[in-house]
Amino acid sequence: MASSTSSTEVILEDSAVATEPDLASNDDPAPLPHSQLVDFYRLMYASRRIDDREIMLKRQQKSYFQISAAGHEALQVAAALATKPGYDWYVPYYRDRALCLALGVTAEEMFLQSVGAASDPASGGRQMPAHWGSTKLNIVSTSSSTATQLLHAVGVAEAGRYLNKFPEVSQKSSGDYRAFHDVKFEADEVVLTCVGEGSTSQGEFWEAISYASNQKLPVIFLVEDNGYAISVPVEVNTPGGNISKLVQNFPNFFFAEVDGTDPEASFHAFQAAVAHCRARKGPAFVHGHCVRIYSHSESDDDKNYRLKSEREADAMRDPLHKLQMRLLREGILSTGELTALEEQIDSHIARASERAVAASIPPVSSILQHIYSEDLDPTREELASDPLWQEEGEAPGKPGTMADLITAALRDEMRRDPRILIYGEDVADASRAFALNEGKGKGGVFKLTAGLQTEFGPDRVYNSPLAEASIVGRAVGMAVRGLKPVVEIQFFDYIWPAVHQIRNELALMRWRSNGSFRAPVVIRVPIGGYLTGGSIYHSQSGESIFTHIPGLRVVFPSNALDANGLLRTAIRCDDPVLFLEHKRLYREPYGRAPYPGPDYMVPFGKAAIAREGKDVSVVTYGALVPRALQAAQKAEREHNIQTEVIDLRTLSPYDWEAIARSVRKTSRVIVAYEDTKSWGYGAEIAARIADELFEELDAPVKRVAAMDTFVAYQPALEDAILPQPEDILKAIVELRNF
Ligand SMILES: Cc1ncc(C[n+]2csc(CCOP(=O)(O)OP(=O)(O)O)c2C)c(N)n1
Ligand SMILES: [Mg+2]
Repeated sequence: MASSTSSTEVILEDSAVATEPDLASNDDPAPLPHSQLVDFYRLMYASRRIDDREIMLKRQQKSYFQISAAGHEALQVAAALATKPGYDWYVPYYRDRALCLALGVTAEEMFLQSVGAASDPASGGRQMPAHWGSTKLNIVSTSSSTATQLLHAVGVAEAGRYLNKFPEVSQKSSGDYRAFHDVKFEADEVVLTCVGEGSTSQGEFWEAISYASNQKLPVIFLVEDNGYAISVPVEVNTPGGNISKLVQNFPNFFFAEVDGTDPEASFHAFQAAVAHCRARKGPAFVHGHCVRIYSHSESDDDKNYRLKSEREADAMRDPLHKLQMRLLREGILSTGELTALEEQIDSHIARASERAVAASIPPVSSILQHIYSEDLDPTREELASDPLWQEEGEAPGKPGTMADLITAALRDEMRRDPRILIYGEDVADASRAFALNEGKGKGGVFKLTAGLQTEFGPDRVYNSPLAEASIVGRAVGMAVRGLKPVVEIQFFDYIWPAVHQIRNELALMRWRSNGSFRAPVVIRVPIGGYLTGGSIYHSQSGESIFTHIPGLRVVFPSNALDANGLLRTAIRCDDPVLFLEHKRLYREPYGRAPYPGPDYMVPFGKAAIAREGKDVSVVTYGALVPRALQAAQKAEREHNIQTEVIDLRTLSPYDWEAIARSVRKTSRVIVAYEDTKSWGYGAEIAARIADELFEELDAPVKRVAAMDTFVAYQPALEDAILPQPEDILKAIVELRNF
């Protein structure tokens, strides 16, 4: 018998218990060695007792939430013991206590999260208990959202494949996001990700297994099937009641369906799954049938929706009790040895919990830390530069459109930074590269990525499946590992399937992990109307939905030079950036500019004064900048009104100082924006002006924006719906005469 005080301490305090997978035993259903069964028991028992202790803390109001792994322990410990913490990667979910314990997260670390302590290493008191994250162990920070993590895992594996193919890209480099974090990878690493059976109903589950299958990525998907999603039984979520039956035609997978209460069956399944993935044969799918011994969480009471007989049957399959009985029955441990082992663990857990309860809570002053990168400030003045031709006194080249200069920035940055990967729908020149022998390629529906696949190759520029959550979710996983995905959502109108990933994952990664993880992705999105025929689904705005999200930078250039400089800042940035490109401005004569050189940057949060004036201010951005300028010219010509036009350039952060300076000068202000008027970006700006500059105003703050409806196809209606220069002019005149 292999237990000892010191090895218990090691398991619980500080180190991982990884066993080298023994590939020989794949074909050998032989029982596990006694020592390993005792290891299983020790970890399973500890996990259960931590759950119980946490339930007690919750009842004592020292903790505020509880969700347990009870009934899942054997399956989870098997997964941990078949993989290598700190070497392989893990993207778990909230029920994975035994997994994380077996990987090396300590009991005390778990309790620090239970009580919301400052020293909780996973989140610094920001996340509920059982929301994991450890840079040391390669456990990626997880959210409460069901199934989003599966796409992160696929991105983590995709990044691993890229890093192994081009190891030199992992080198640190100064001058951008690469300066701050180490990139690690291993030649035969695998990724383990876990999910409940109910959550396999989410589209993101299907997107994740589709991509992993198609790309033969080394991801082990573990479905922990306890038969319930809170109160909803499996047959409601899964047609036919068995997820294994539904997925079995996905190519390249290794499949195993096991009794997840049986340590041996589970361990052998994982060994085979790991071997399949390490050999790069494709992903693996381990479906473990386990039981839910407690209710869904401490906030739930399963007596309300489960029969007593069913709960009793589950209790009979409790993996902890089954293993305990077996250890005694087979004489692997004597009663005395078992009691001694349990007492050691009990007292260890009691001490860990006492220390956590005494730990300091985070200071209120820390709340705003790690919303954005504390290492790299994209608003810093030094970023502002002049176009190269201006600096070097040369004749400028031929003016390019906004589309030209966005493509130029993408090309420059890809040459400069080999960690940049570009993907999205239709962004490649041609997935079937041989087609380029005849055609010139697609390169994006607006052609902004044209030629990039040809120059940089299909490892760096590629089409992705038509699945927006997949585009963003995988990018999160890649960025967590230090790559720089610069992805495209084809039209703003179709960003909505990705919003869950943007709102709950991308923007929160840094804050929720207390600065340990980050996801500095760039999402380029063509936006807006004035297209004559764009209609409802190719003309949408909606930027304020995203400026409302802390942690996300939102950029909206109005001209070619700004688009070029802001995109460069976005790509070098250490924060996630939503980069909005107005379709109507892509090829407008307005705002064209000569190529400014490969290092031209515009800092975030610095507005441009597009036109100076003393009578009325118009605060605006995007396609409304040229329209406001037209209105301002007319106001001068026809009414002798001097209008100041402020182009915000970035919407979050935005340049409050520039707005305030202008309002102090003119005392009259209009906020003009293309989106529907109510609840929009202008509401915030107008409210802040009213709040902080009330004394400066000689007239009410006005908004000029779209009607509160959708953009119609018929051009006459589109014109009436969207704000026009005449609407801005009317507001300028009204304000001036107020
Ligand atoms: C996207 C999303 N929808 C709803 C919820 C609320 N919720 C939390 S857990 C859960 C049930 C999950 O069941 P299952 O996937 O079977 O996992 P289990 O909890 O049984 O391990 C639900 C509906 C959530 N967290 N995320
Ligand atoms: Mg379930």
